[in-house]
Amino acid sequence: FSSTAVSASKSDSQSQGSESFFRDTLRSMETVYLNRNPTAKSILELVSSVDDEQICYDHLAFRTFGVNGYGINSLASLFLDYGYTQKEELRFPAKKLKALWFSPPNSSSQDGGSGVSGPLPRVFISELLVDQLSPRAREIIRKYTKKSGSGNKYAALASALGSLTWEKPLYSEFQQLAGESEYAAWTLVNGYALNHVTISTHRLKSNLRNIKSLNEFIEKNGFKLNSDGGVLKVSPDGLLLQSSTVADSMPFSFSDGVDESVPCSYVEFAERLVLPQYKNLSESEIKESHRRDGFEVGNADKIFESTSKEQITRRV
Ligand code: OOG
Ligand code: NI
Repeated sequence: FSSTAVSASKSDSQSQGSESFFRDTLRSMETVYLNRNPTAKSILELVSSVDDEQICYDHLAFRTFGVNGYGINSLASLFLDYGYTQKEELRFPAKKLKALWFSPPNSSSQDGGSGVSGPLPRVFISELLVDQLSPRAREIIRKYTKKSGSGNKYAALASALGSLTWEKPLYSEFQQLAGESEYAAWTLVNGYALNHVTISTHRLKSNLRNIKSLNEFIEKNGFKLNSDGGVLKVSPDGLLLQSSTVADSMPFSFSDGVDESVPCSYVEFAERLVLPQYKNLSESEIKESHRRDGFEVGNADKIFESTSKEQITRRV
């Protein structure tokens, strides 16, 4: 059994090394996101200034084209290789989307850190069911994923660099997709970029730990929240509460010389309440594992609208 001990400690130190590489990768994705999305950056700074610098991420989210190997798996492989576990699938028939979420390895350290240095977040990756779109939309998406060659193998790298793995599209193609699926148009110009980070509100220390107080605070500071289906999205069991900002827009140079503003990313807030079977635990005994886990189709369906034209152009 001494050889078992040796190999156990060897694999421990290996996973330490790889965890720091993995976190560096997430940090690059986050940097790209913060540089492109001034609202997300300001809100993260604002919340951490009130709350003693400590923010835990509930999850990170990405969008993909479900075609030619460009779907969920192109990004999921990074997370699976670094210890994540695939969990439930969610379906959004009207939006022609499916999603999977992944739970982080529980071996992860650094409970004291903030953001990507803190407890590792869940991951939510969706894909557009491209085969269900019109022939024209399908043709545009296939054209760019084909031109990208083996780009799907470098999804995580593209996300960390903030690059598209395909060429910039024509403005007319962006518009054509937007008319049929705003998700498709978003993915064509943002690629594998981080779609949002989600602040875990129940792990904050100030009164902002209550998501309703946080929503009020965000609006009082002049930021617009996604109001689709109501600002606060509540799961049927009442235990998963979510809200989000409306996405920032950025100028984008299309390949035909048109410069137009396109939707980028947003920031989300999630409060997970304690499960009924742990109601009697004291405040200090409550861990993340005692709280409502996972995602909710009804909530997610509304949160997708954070990048919609309707929400972005909404007045107050
Ligand atoms: C994802 C929307 C869903 C959640 O937490 O349920 C979501 C997206 O906009 O790509 O983030
Ligand atoms: Ni989310």
